[in-house]
Amino acid sequence: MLAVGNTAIDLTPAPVKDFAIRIFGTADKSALLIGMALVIGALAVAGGLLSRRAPWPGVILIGAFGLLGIAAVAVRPDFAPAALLAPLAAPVTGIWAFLTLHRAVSADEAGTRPDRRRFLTTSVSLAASAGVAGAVGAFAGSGTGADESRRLAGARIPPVTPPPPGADFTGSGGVPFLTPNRNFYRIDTALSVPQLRAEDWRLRLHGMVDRELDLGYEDLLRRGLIIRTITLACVSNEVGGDLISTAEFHGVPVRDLLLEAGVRPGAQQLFTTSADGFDTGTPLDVLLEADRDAMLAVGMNGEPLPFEHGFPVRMVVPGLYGYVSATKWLVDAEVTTFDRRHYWEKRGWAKQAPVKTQSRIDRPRPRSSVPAGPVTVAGVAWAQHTGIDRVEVRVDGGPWREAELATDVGRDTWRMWRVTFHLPPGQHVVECRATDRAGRTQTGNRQPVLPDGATGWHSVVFGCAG
Ligand SMILES: Nc1nc2c(c(=O)[nH]1)N[C@H]1C(S)=C(S)[C@@H](COP(=O)(O)O)O[C@H]1N2
Ligand SMILES: [Mo]
Repeated sequence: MLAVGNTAIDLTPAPVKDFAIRIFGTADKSALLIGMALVIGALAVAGGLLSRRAPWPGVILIGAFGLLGIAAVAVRPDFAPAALLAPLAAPVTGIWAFLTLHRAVSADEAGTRPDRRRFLTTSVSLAASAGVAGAVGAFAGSGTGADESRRLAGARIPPVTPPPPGADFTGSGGVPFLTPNRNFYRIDTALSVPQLRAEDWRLRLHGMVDRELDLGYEDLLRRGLIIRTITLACVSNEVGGDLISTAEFHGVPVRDLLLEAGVRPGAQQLFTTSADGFDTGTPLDVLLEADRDAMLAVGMNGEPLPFEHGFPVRMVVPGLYGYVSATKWLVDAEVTTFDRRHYWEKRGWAKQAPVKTQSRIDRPRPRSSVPAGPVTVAGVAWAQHTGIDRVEVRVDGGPWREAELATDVGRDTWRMWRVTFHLPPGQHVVECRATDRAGRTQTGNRQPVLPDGATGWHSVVFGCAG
């Protein structure tokens, strides 16, 4: 079912997909799965009605779905033979179950005495076998050794460094400075998370280079890891949205690998591809900057990358939105020209996309009620690869007031801020705007996320109770 969904995603026209993401946000995958369940349910009812005389329409329907499932799994770019077990097991048990039930029910309809006990035992054993088939399928999927591989990799990743004192204003009610891995936002087109083993992982760095590199997981670790705290942002993050998180990443500088391979003149982008078929292109001039610290990451907050975030290896590039830089489950890297168009570029998004300077209010919460008197407004701000110089806040359209900034951790991370106002009872609106270290103040012009990231000031309406 997941493979059918993935193939459906690949075959979905871009406008429909964008619409789905718009409407359902990150719940779009659940929406797709629920939609599929409804369609399958409707077909099943139709098949059941058609099968009132003879069982063949139902058998053909189940068989057809089985074939669809097998085909969908087989054409996935992350295809592994074990993945065929579930779609093979499902129609076989399904047809057997259907025939058994059909026989039981037909016997009833033919006027024989309804044998409740037999019907019950049959149903129970059918439910049990469906469960077994499902478990076999799930086990076949997880029995690839990926969990064990990730567990072993754990010993190789240095523990997380706590952020410096004063970097966190969590006490004022916002998010923590470092986002725990389980809370880190997740965006990708994969319905089922690829389960790769570090031991099997290989990366070919090829294309317009003097010497191709062929790297394994151990080759990366042998090079020694750099450690950087980086805020990762999604281009689909709305003003005030939460598709942004911060982690300490451990990895190998992409620049070192590119220098070792020798980039040929005329090359423009590094085109990276994931095990699940996603791809993107990242400008080489950014990756080659000596202080950019773009990396092939293996560690995140002191752990191997979680599967959802790209285990065993992903790319992370400070200052660029994830869709043009942060390929998870990375398996191929080609040095090439800008002619090759990437996944989201083909779907109308910008080819290149630096993260836009933004600020967000985390407290007070929208439409919440707080006691009148001193009210602390707190949030985060980011000006990727430049750094935050100033955050200003105003209430009810009054004068802008400068907020207190938390300790600066680096120009590639968000920075926390807070400021206290004395407010009378009633409804209030608070707004914020950030200025980067180059003196550029965040624009108040509202722009949508398409094609290269939203702009505008975040505002929050809340009430003060007297
Ligand atoms: N393989 C793969 N990598 C991907 C994507 C994807 O769809 N597939 N999405 C990208 C996008 S749009 C973003 S914003 C980041 C999100 O990374 P995260 O899920 O670890 O937060 O991953 C990027 N890498
Ligand atoms: Mo994204």
